[in-house]
Amino acid sequence: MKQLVVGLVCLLLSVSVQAAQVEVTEAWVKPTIPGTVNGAGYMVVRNHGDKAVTLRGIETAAARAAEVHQHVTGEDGMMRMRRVPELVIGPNESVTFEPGGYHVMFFGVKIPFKVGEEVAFQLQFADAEALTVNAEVRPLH
Ligand SMILES: [Cu+2]
Repeated sequence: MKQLVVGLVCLLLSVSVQAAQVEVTEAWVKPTIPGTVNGAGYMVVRNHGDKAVTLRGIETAAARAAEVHQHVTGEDGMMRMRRVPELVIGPNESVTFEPGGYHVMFFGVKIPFKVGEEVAFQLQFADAEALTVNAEVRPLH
């Protein structure tokens, strides 16, 4: 009986939270360095659904453009950034954006990112609803 109830609750939840299949937590951006116009943001993107979702773009009013980037080590041993046009997040998986790895790259920041302020951006998915993120500007320790 108890299992049946749990099953029913799960069924109801899966129907009602379908729109919130993807969740973002721990979103933050680095303050921009004075005299520069590029910025970087980090977060954890979690896919609660039972199907993979594909992140394929970032929109923001805070910069001229924003892209998903990753740091990769080239054949010469040098670390460089590369645009990730499509990032697939498997069912019940999460991807952590962090310094030295995946990041949201902001090009042409319109108003410098200052500690304590918030930067809004929107994640665009190929197969899930767009998700707006409000990231806090945090100091680099
Ligand atoms: Cu980058």
